[in-house]
Amino acid sequence: MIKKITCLFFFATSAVFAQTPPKPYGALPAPRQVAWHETEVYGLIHFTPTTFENKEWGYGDADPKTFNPTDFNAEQIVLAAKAGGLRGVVLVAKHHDGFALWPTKTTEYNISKSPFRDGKGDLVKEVADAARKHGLKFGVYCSPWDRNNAKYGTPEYLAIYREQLKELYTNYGELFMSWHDGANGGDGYYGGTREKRSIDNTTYYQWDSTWTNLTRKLQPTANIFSDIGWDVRWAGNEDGSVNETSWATLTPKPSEGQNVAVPGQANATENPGGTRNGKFWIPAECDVPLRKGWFYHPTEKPKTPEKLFDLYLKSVGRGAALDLGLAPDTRGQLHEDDVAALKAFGDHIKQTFATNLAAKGGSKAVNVRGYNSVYSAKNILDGRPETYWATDDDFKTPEVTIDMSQPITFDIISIQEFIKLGQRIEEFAIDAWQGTEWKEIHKGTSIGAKRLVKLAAPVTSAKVRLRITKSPVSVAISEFGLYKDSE
Ligand code: FUL
Ligand code: CA
Repeated sequence: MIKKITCLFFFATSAVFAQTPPKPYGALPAPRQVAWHETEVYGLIHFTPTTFENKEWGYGDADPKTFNPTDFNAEQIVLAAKAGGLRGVVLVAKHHDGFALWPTKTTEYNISKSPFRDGKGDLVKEVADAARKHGLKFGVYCSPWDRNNAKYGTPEYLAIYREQLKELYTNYGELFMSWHDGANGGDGYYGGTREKRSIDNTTYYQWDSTWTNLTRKLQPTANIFSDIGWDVRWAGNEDGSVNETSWATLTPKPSEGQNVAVPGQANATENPGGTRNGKFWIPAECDVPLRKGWFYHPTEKPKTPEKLFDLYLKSVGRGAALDLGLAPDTRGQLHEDDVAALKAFGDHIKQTFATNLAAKGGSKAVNVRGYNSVYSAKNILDGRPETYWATDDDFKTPEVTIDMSQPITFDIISIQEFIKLGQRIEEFAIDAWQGTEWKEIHKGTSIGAKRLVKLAAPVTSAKVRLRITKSPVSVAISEFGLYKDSE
């Protein structure tokens, strides 16, 4: 009898155990960050009086009347972005020149003093509305450095800046990003004084209290971007890529002479690669302008669709996101060249990833957690991010074989971890069946939200094997794909 009870008990606990998902590993993404990872590619729109001055940094002295687009069209910009596969846009609502694109109460230096819509316009609203109408997420960048404001450098300016954020956080619906940069003082107009003002960027902006009391409270879904933003980190360059090994986690490092790492003043040397087993989930954003500069200059040309696709592989394909700078011209629209480049880039992505050539195959794993179909290896081929293949706790270096039953030709491999359980895998390898034996075709490291591998040459094979070669814990993989670059 006792034996029977123990037996039953054992059966019951192991059944329960088999239902239990793997224990999360390390720092985890917040729900807002999971949504951000899914955005993958978005845009950063720069359009202020600086556009009309043909400069990169406005000094803050341009007459508001210079802001006079002949044919501003937010939908044209948003639709071009959408055709490029961008899933969101961040609007620079105020750049370093200090000109506010919305009728703010905080400064006279704003759009209501310009001829735009006879002084009754609100460009932030137009872009926000156009984005929502066409299904793109919306976010804002309000530069802390303000070369127009007479109060810049004094404590009063911080109150003004916070008020500006408050207006942006309350009047334009839900934001997916609150973008902040660390350009910090220097020379400027500053109310006509035309002087140099320096601030101590470790203390002046008090980001902790701004983000705690304003951003988190008014826009809990907004991902805070900064060099070491609370949600998203800067890639460490403006070239549009991160290191081949790039972890979503980071332990921010203080700058020389500092005790703690302060946003806007961080030691960004680790940003391109992140920190393995870092303290926080702070994935990288690769920001890069579509053209050479962030603002429109008639002599510059957009990057080619091929270059953009390469950057996509080196950002999104390394667990980061791609933030592409969009620069409307003096009409207030994206130039035809930009529209064409975006469309070709978007089509390239769409066509390449339209069919997962592995999806028709069957997958067989050496181990499935608790023999439970919930964690079946089939889950890596179902196109659903919420289902995943998981192994038992002691299966840390498992392998899974995908048998397509007939040969396919591919040159891009895609792997995605189920990141809600953390970034678990450290190293992996891919083999292709060569009729009589396996041949290793790639060896890699970090995976995270997405790893895209572009092979040097296409491979034809009916069977492919993914081997996890190093992991401190059992694995949780949500998707695996084989694709042929459509170039
Ligand atoms: C930087 C700025 O200084 C550039 O002008 C641009 O806005 C870029 C996206 O961020 O910090
Ligand atoms: Ca899945």
